[in-house]
Amino acid sequence: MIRVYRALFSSAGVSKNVAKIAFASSWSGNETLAEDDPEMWSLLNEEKARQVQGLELIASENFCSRAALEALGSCLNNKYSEGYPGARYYGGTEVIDKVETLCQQRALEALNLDPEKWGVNVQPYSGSPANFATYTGLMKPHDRIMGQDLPDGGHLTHGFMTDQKRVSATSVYFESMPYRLDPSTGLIDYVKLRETAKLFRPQIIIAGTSAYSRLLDYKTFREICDEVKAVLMGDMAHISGLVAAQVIPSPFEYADVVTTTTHKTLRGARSGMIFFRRGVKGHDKKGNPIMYDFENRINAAVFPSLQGGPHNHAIGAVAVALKQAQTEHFKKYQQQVLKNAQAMAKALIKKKYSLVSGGTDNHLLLVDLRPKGLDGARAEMVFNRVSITVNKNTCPGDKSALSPGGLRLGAPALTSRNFKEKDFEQVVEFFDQGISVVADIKAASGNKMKDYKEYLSSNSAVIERMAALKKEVNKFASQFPMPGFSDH
Ligand code: DSN
Repeated sequence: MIRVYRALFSSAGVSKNVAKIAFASSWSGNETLAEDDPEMWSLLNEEKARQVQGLELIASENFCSRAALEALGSCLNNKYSEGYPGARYYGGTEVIDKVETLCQQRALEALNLDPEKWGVNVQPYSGSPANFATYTGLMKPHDRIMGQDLPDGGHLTHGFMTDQKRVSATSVYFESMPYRLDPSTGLIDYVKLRETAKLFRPQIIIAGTSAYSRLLDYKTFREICDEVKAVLMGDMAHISGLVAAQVIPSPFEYADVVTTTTHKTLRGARSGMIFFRRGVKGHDKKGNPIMYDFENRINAAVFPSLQGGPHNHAIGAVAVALKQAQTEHFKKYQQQVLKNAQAMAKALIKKKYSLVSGGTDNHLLLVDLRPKGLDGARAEMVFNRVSITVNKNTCPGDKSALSPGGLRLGAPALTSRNFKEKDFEQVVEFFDQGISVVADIKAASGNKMKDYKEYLSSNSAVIERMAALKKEVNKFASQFPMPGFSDH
C-alpha cells in the first residue's frame, strides 16, 4: 500500500496520477466508451472498419442486428438469476423471468414447435456448453456417443480425438466413436455409420455438422437410432436460421433433442439453446402413457450441474433475433443465402475449382485446393492480407487439421449485407486472384511453410500485388450496407 502511495506521488508520476485521481472523482459511469477507454474504443473502430471493408466468408459468422446488439449491451447484463423462471436463487428477477420466458416462447415459435411436444432451455452460454449439457443430462460418465469426425466436417464437441490424444472433453468423459464421409463422394457414409452403430451401441448419435455442404438424411439417422436404441441428437448450429425459415429440412421431425448456437445463420447474439421433446413418448403394453424424461435432466445439467447465472443480456438479444426470425424478411434472407451459396459454387466450378461433394445444398461450401497443389493454410494467409476472411478446413482424406487441403466458404454474413448472386460472382473473381497469388508464392518459395511465410512477408512484388487486391476488395465491400452499425 505504502509503495503504491509513494509511486502515485513520486515526482515523475505526479501529473499523470493527479489526472487519474481527478478523473476518478468525477467518474459517473455514464461516460461514453470513447471518453472512458479511448484505447478500447479505437480497437472497436478498427474491428468495425475490418468488418465493413472486408469480405466475410466464414460460414459460421454473421452480422447481428442493431436491435439485438442494443439488448446485448443493456442493463440485462447486470442481473444474476440462477435458476429458472419462477424458481430463482436471487431476488429482483421478475423482469428477467419475463425476458427468459419470452425467449423460450419465441424459440419454439421460430422453429414451428408445439409447446406441448417440445421444450427449450435458452441458458447455455453457447453451442459447446449446450452440447456438453445435453451429454451430461442424458448420459453417465463413459457412456458412448457417435458424431461426425472433425476432419470430415463434424464439430470438436461431437467427440473428437486423435491417435495420440482425447482432444474434446466429450471424448475424455464419454467414449466417442466417429463416423466419416465416403472419400469418393464427399458424402456421409450411412452404410458404415449403421454398421459402426450396431457394433458400438451408442447412447447418443449426433446428426450435425460444422463443415458439410449437403443436407442430412435425418430419417436414416432416426432408423439407425431406433435399431440401436440411441437418442438422436440434432446439432443444427450452422443451419438453424435455414431451418427456422423452412428452406431446408428440419431435424425436429426425427430428433429427440436438438442443440444450436444462435449467432450463425440464425443471426442473433452469441448464445446456445437446447430443444427437447416433452409429453407422451408412447404407451406400454397395458396402454399406460410413457413420458419423455429429457426436460428435467437437461435443465438440471445446464443449471446447476454446469453453469451458474444465465447471461440475461444474451438471452434478451437472442429473443430479439428470434422475433426477427419469424418475419417474411428473414425467410427471404435465408432463400438468398441458398441462392448466393449456389452462385458462389457455380462460379468456382466455372473457374475449375474442385468442391468437396461437388457443390452445396446449404449456406457453405468446401473448396479442395489439393488438385491445384495448394492447401488451406497457405491460402488463408494470403486472404487475411487482402481483406477476404475465410478459414482453412480439412477435406476428406486429410491427415492434419493444421495444414488442411481446403477452405470453407459461407454466404450468410455477406448476404446480410445485401449481396446478391452477381456480387458473389465478383467475390469469386477476387478469390481467384488471391489464389493465383498463393500459387505464385508457392511456386517461387518451394514446399516449406517457413519459406512460404518469409516470401509472403518480404517479396516486394507479392506485397504490392496483395496491397492492390486489398484496395479493390475494400472499395467493393465498403459499398454495401452493414447491419448493426448505425454510423455506416
Ligand atoms: N466454430 C464454429 C464454426 O466455425 O463452425 C463451430 O462452433
